Parts: sequence; C-alpha cells; structure tokens
Amino acid sequence: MKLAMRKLLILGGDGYIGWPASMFFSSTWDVTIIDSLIKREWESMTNGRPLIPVPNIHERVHIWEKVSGRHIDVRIGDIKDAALVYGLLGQLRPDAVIHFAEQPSAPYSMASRDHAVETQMNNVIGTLNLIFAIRDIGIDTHLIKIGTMGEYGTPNIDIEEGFLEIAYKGRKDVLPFPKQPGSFYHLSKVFDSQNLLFAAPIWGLRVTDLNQGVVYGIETKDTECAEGLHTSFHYDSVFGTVINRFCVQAVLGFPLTIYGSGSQKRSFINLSDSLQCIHLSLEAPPKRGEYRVFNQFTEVFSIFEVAEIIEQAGAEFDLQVEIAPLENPRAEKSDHHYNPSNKNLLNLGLCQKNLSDVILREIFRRILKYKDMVNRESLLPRIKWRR
Ligand code: USQ
Repeated sequence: MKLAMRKLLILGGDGYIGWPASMFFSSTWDVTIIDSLIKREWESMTNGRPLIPVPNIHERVHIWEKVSGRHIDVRIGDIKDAALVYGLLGQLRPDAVIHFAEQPSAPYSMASRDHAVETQMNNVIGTLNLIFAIRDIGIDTHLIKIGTMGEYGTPNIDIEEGFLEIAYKGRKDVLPFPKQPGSFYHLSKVFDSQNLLFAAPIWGLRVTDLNQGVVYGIETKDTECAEGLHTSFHYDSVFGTVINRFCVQAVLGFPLTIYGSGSQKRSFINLSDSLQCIHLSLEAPPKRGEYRVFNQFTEVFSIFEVAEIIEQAGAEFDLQVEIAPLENPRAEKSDHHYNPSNKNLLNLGLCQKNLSDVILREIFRRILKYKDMVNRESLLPRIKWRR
C-alpha cells in the first residue's frame, strides 16, 4: 500500500526562496502553494524586475511537473483575507506550514508612511490570521515562520538564539533576547515573533521561528533542471540583497555600492543552505506549545569583506571590480561587535556551503548570460532612512 505523503502548505511560494522551496519539498511532501502575486506588483512599482524574467506561477509548476513528475497545487490568494486562510487550512489540514508570504524589503518599508503601513499590515495580519486559523480549526500543524537576524540589531553582546539567560539583582531568568531592529520591515518581523511567542504556549502551537541572515545565490539543484525553473533573482536597490547586487555590479563593471565604511557586519546564507535548514527544522518539529528560534545563517562578514571576496573571484573572470563606498542611505552602526550563534541548526546537522569562488563563479556565469537585461537605473539606492 502506498503511504500518503505528509501535507505541506507554502505561503509565498512564488518568491525568491518560496519557489525553490516548493520544488525542493515536493519530492517528500504533498505541496500546496498559496501566493497573492503582490510581490510582482511591488517589483514593477519600484523598477525592480528580476534579472531573468520569471514565468507565471502556473507555467512554473507545469514545467516542474513535466521535468520531475511531481505535482504542486497552486492557489492564488492573499493571507490578509482571514476567510481564505480559514478555508484553506480547514480543507487541507496541513502537517506543516512554511510562511514566506511577507513583504521582505527593508528599503521598501522605509520609502514612505504608506510603505511602512503596508509592510506591517501585510506581515503582521497575515501571521495573525494563520495562527488564529490553526487554533480555531484545531489542527496540529508545525508552523515554520521565516524571521530575520535583523530582529536583534547589532548589540554589544553575543547574539543568542531567541532567548538570553539574565541574572539581575540576585535573580535569574531566561528572557526573550532584546530586539533592536533597523527598519519598519525588521520591526514587522519582531511583532510577528512576539505574537508567536505569546500564542504558542497558550494555544499549544508548534512554532519554529527561523531568524535568517542575508540570503544570496541564484541556483539550487532544482532550478537548474530546466529553462523556466529559475528563481526571481533581484539586484536592484529595493529587493536585491547585498551579495546578489555586488555580483551583478561586478559583472557590469559598475562600482560596488558599499554603504558607508562597509565595516558593518551581517550574517549570510546561501539559497540552497536556506532550504537545507528548513528541511532540518521540518524533520525535527518542536513539542506542542513550544516556540523555538533558530538563527539561520552560515557565515558572518563585513560588507567590505564581501566586496573583497567578490573582487578576488571576479579577477578570474577578468572582471575589473571597483569598490566605491557611498554615503550610507540607512541608519545603522558601522563599527560594532557581532557574534551571533547558530548552534541549534549546526546541532541538527547543518552542513554549510561557504561563500567561495565556486559559488560566485556559478552566480557570475548566470549573470553574464543576462547582463544586457540589467536595468542600471535601479542599482543606486534612492530610499533614505533619515529625514
Ligand atoms: N548594503 C550595502 N550596499 C548595498 C546593499 C546593502 O552596503 O548595495 C549593506 C546594508 O547597508 C546592510 C547590509 O548590506 O548593512 C545588508 O543589506 P541587504 O539589503 O542585503 O539586506 P537587508 O536590508 O538587511 O535585508 C535582507 C532581506 C531581508 C532579510 C534580511 C536578513 O531583504 O528579507 O530579512 O536580509 S538580515 O539582514 O539579517 O536582517
């Protein structure tokens, strides 16, 4: 008798990580995607179209099914619509939910009052709808929520995973790690985390909050299987993350846009490793009522170090990489302590890919092919944090 596969609902399955995740998990789970497709609108509004044009979600799943034989069910809808979330969860009763369906850009959230409100409403209401639906329908679902390392900011102490043991006036407790986020986007993730921390124990929810670092990369083993399976790779100043942006700039011979001195440090993770971490979390679910936090990154670099690594890798491609610091459009510390822990995922068996020449070569090669499609206008930052 063929055993039924476990059911996995992926919210935001059309996105940069959501699409590769949908393909990746479809080999071992019965996957349903829901996506509002709003990211495609945000992209066109901010002049931030992906480097390689992305087929629509129905074409993507069709190509994937032809190549892999694996079916992915697609629903179009906005998780801000509570009735839709209740209907979907009630019908599917998924064993696990991965929640990527959030506005992911810090600069976007800082563009205006409307952008900040849209970001926080989208992110916080979506997550609230989801946890209320899990409670009210009464399903035992493992919720994997994509959070961010930026929730912690850059404190002058080592960063633990979600919680910190504090001794104060002769007493001790394990308390939520202090949060000092650096944008209205990062704040929205903090609000989500607080809501999950509050709801999980009282409603008996199983929640994993993955505080992810800056993701980079263009391929996973599935995206390479056929034309049209690539992910939405961004390099613009709103939706592109720093390593992806620097790789495109290096290929074009555009000076790398280091913000400020470049001595600010961040944690980083490759796209394929992000999927590996989610897989490890899915296979070792938390107990009922447990809210746990894993810091999801593999390496820490300063932005200047990132630029130097890209410069060196570029030399092998005869790329003349220039480094050109710009006035920092953001409000962030430049020289600071930064020592976050990622031991929870390492203990679960995370094997990491390093930001090496091999990975960068793969990214450069793909960008070179589409170099003429780059919109140079979108490379320089326009959104400022300060008045
Ligand atoms: N930076 C530059 N030059 C650029 C772009 C960025 O120097 O051209 C610097 C920024 O000043 C910042 C760092 O690189 O210090 C990271 O910026 P980013 O745009 O790559 O990443 P960020 O805005 O922090 O957000 C991204 C994702 C977000 C995710 C977050 C993880 O867009 O969804 O949550 O990375 S983290 O940064 O750990 O909070």
